[in-house]
Amino acid sequence: MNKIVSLIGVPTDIGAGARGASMGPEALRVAGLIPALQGHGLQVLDRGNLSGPANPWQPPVEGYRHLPEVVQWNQATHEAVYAELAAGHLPIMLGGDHCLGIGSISAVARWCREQGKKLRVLWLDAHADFNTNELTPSGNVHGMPVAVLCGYGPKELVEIGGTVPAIKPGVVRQIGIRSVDQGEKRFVHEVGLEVFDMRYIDEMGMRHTMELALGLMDPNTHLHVSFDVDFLDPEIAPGVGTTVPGGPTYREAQLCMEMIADTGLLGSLDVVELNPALDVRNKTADLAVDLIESLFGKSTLMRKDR
Ligand code: 6HN
Ligand code: MN
Ligand code: MN
Ligand code: MN
Repeated sequence: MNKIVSLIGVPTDIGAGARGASMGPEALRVAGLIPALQGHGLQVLDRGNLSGPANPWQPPVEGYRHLPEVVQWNQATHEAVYAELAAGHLPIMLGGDHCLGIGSISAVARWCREQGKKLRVLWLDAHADFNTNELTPSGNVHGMPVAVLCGYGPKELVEIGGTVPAIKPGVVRQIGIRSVDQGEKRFVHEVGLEVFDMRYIDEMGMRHTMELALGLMDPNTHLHVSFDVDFLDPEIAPGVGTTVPGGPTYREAQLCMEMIADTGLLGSLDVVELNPALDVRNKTADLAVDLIESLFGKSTLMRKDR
């Protein structure tokens, strides 16, 4: 595990359907993310927030809302994430809406290609985020990042990492999914995305789910976690723009994070969609910090192998 983590604030709600995720980075800092990480022996470099265009709050054009602005934010994200990886640091992106996954994961994929490392992406989310401009019900690009990364989307976005597609669907494991639009669902099946939806977690349990999602990774794997806070049940995490009932409980979410920590392969992390304008006394930010601590080994006391 890399011991220097770099926090990169990406204060944008440019890809979202509700305003407010742009306040996410500060809410995570206010919730004590930095001392929490330091408390686990990590050296933390807070790189501050990236800057980018303001949210013009316009309707979609050809199925995309704010595409030029989304491109600018993601170019900045790509460069910042790539620079931290090149410096040997473990970048944590403080979102911001989930469109930033395009910039961050394209940078991680580029880094892995250059280093000859394998990549695994865990997508923790209520949503598959696999829409295109033809399938989307909203035009919001935060519903499209996985499709864009797999090469389906506007040229300006799919080319952000240089190589197209940035990733193959086979490197992605989606967990917690429970809201997929109709056309999106067909497309997910068509490309063969591996999805552990809530039905699967209900039937098989989080432990078995994570064993499969984390299975078959050799030690040369870079594990990227894209943690959309709406993954969590809205009862415990109300501060998001697109709540979907029936998500993982506190204990299920903890186990998910703990099993990721146990791999020792976590190489980068997005924390996205936290919307302080919809939160209650920073409750969701506090919970996100708690879960991030578990991702970095908070509860290794009782590990089976000790
Ligand atoms: N997220 N599938 C819906 C859409 O508008 O495309 C919701 C997307 C939510 C995206 O939460 O990152
Ligand atoms: Mn702690
Ligand atoms: Mn989501
Ligand atoms: Mn998402």
